[in-house]
Amino acid sequence: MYDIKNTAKGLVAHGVSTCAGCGLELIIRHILDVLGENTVIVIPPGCAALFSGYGKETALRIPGFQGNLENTAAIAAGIRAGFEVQGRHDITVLAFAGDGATVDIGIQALSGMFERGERVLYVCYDNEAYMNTGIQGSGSTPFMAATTTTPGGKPSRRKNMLEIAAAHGIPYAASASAAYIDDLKKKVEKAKNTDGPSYLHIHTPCPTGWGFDPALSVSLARAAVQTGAWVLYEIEKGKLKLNSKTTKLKPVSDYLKPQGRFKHLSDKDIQDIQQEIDEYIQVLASRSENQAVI
Ligand SMILES: Cc1ncc(C[n+]2csc(CCOP(=O)(O)OP(=O)(O)O)c2C)c(N)n1
Ligand code: SF4
Ligand SMILES: [Mg+2]
Repeated sequence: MYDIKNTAKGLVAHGVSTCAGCGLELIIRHILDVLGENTVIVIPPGCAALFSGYGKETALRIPGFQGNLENTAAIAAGIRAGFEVQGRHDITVLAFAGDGATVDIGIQALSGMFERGERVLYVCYDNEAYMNTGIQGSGSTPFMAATTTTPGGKPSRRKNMLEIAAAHGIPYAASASAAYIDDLKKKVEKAKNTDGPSYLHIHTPCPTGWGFDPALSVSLARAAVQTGAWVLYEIEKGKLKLNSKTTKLKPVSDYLKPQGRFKHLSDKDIQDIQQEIDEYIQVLASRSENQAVI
């Protein structure tokens, strides 16, 4: 029998074959640190499948299931229902899916899970493209980012999945970032204790897909928040609370310039992106109940 106490610290083994500087590896370690071993994980195809593993091998020291891109939320809801029949309210069911699996291919199952009010913690790790199959653009790829299916830059805006999730009236939805681990862990704890569906949307740097030096992974994710390109906030029982600043932000070029996927942008493109950020930040600030703390 497997004895968790006799293993190295943490629920994710060392030596996982993610790329150097992968933000996904960083966040899954911290998320499972908070959730603990009483967790069952559901992972669809994508880079996170590097954790669920191949054949008989897995990097995870918790039970889990690898499903399809379409049905992560449906599988998680079924597992939850089974545990409820057994009276196992103490077990967290974690769905851990990429942006493609969430905002595009799995959105129908996710919407149904939210509507039915299933007590599942659904995490979307957002590396902003279909990375595992060769960096194809997804519904969460940002405006103007180059991918293999949008080589000249994505012409449309990204879906705002956090707002879509919150619009279902679920008790807890929040954004987070791989560069703000304390904030992320607090949100995971809150989500774990939520009696109903909870949704975390985590900005997750991907050096391979975004085209930057892997050593810059955390500083680049931080730059996204410091420039307002990614905003940290929570929507709890319908009320919005900002966690990151909306004033004295750095210019968005600080975030865009180090990345290969934005290297084709003109000064005018950067100005347009800056203007969109400024406007969106105002909207969020006007909806917020508080002043940001980070
Ligand atoms: C219905 C369906 N379409 C396509 C695929 C092929 N596929 C496997 S993983 C993957 C990428 C998933 O992207 P995302 O969810 O963003 O995760 P990431 O690879 O970025 O971690 C794709 C397209 C599939 N498994 N199922
Ligand atoms: S392609 Fe990106 S998300 Fe996938 S393992 Fe590499 S760095 Fe991580
Ligand atoms: Mg992705």
